[in-house]
Amino acid sequence: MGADSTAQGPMRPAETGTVYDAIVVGAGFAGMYMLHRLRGLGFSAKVFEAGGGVGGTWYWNRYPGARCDVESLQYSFSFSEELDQEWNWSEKYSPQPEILAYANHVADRFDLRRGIVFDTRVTAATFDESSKTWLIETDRGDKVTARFCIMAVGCLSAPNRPAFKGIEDFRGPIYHTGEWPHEGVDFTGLRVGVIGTGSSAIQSIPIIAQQARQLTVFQRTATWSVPAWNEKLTPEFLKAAKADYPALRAKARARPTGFYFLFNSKPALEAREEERERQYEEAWQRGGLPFLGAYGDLLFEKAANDTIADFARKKIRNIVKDPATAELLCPENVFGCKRLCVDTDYFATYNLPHVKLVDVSKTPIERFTAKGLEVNGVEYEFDAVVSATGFAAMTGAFEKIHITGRGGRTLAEKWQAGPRTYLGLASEGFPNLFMITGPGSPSVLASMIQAIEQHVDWLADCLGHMRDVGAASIEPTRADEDAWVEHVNDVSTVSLRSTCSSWYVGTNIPGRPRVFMPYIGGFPVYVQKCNEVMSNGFSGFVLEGGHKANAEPQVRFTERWRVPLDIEVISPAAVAAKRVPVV
Ligand code: N01
Repeated sequence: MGADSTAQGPMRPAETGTVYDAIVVGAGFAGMYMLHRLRGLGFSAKVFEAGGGVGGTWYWNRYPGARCDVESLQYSFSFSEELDQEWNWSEKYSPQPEILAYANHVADRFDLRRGIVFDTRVTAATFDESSKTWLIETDRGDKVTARFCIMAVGCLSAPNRPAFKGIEDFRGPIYHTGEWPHEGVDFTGLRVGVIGTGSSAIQSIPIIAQQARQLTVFQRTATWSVPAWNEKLTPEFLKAAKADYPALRAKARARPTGFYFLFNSKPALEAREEERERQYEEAWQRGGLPFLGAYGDLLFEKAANDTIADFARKKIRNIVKDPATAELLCPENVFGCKRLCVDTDYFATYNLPHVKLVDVSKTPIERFTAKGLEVNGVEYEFDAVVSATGFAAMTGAFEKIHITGRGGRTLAEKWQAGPRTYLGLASEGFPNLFMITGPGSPSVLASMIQAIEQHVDWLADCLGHMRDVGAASIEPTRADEDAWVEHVNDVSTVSLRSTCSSWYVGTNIPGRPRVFMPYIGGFPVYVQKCNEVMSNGFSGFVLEGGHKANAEPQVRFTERWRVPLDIEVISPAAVAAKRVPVV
């Protein structure tokens, strides 16, 4: 079976009828690595990508100031030691153009482009029960068949555009941070309004403020943010870091977050106040997401969380000169409950005379007008508006594709009350359909690229096994899926993260069911579970099809995902004892 995956040139409707081993949807880091692994196994595969290039998130999110907030040395592929050694990151947290350049380098280095069809959005995927194949359709008229359909569609890739009244009346441009114009935007001399204060806003506001004549930020919920203390990486630093890169990668895989940083597992509540202040100050000076690793109980005990929240509020009040603005910027909710932000000069930007903060927590944005925005009866006039309003997270990209499984049931119907998956990899009723970092997996709570690699390796091993034994389809059982969904939910209730409204629980989008979507039990705990499932002959899954005579099941097992038990593994017991500094 299978078409030639080495065929040159874009696939167009002329190829309708072609049968592939696998179709991958999306050419971000997940789709790229999946293609690489599929090819390595000798499977025929094509990737459909809506964008004009590789990179996914980093292809679309080109807003000013966009950069990663996991250190670049770790926010990168780890599957190739040569790649690790040859690529040099210029900054601790590299900017979007450099991450996109890295994605392009990977595409070239591993010759991935010829397997990707760009500017083509998958619109539908339909399972055919008799042939156990998927029919995949695109907005360019392609209709191709594949044994496996792999959704590498991203967790934060469907922009959220709130339906503001009168939005079509506004005469200026409205830019969404998640779909930024490729040619860039020059705000010099303009009056600019920014809606939202999440990570995208926090990164872009200080840069927009440098250009704009007037900048007004509309804040619905104040945001916790920690300084990045970003810096250039010197050749000496890179040389030292790369001297034992595999060890760094192994340590990262053993972390609940999938990336390595210093953390202190002691409880904040057992420390004396002066000791805590010293600890928080040191952690603040290191900056970034690891600030949450100052103590082990910060996301489990509200009283502990109050101590770090008080510390961070003091920092905001020290930075922001106008007391009323400082108070507005001080969040009231649990520290780190929503995704923690990492900034460069965010709070200090409000000291600039042309930057203004408008509270829309009690009086929401009423409407757009021809000239700007109206809040509480006041019209704010703008030349341009930036909508930093985030994404329909985790499930939004799935909703854009009409996915129909066994018995004609759609994924949208099945997920009406919230996503249901086994391990965030597959969903009962949708045989041979896989997700990379789907809901129910650590995904956004781990370093995304690590989470992606682990899923892709697991899938590649699974597909290789199926070929060895001649299995035609694989699907989770309802009972195992239900148990996993329940476990994902149970574990989330241990964390304070489940207590507030955020995109983790879907409540940033009106009408969505409130479900904590990512798996918060910790990356290594999850990896161990995936390993067990595979070692036990894919327990929880049903494999069907003509088993080859005399075929010995050859469960593969990508070696590097054997959790290295000798280095500070966060165990299930640690999760149960609420001693996991999940970032
Ligand atoms: O989106 P968000 P984002 N009226 O959902 C506000 C990753 N990321 O694009 O909080 C007024 O966090 C909304 O208000 P509220 C990262 O995982 C990473 O910034 O719902 N305001 C909020 O302030 C991140 O968490 C990086 O009350 C409205 C904002 O819009 C995730 O992507 C950089 C509104 C949306 O914030 C999403 O971040 C960027 C309305 N009707 C993103 N609707 C890195 O640093 C929404 N808002 C790696």
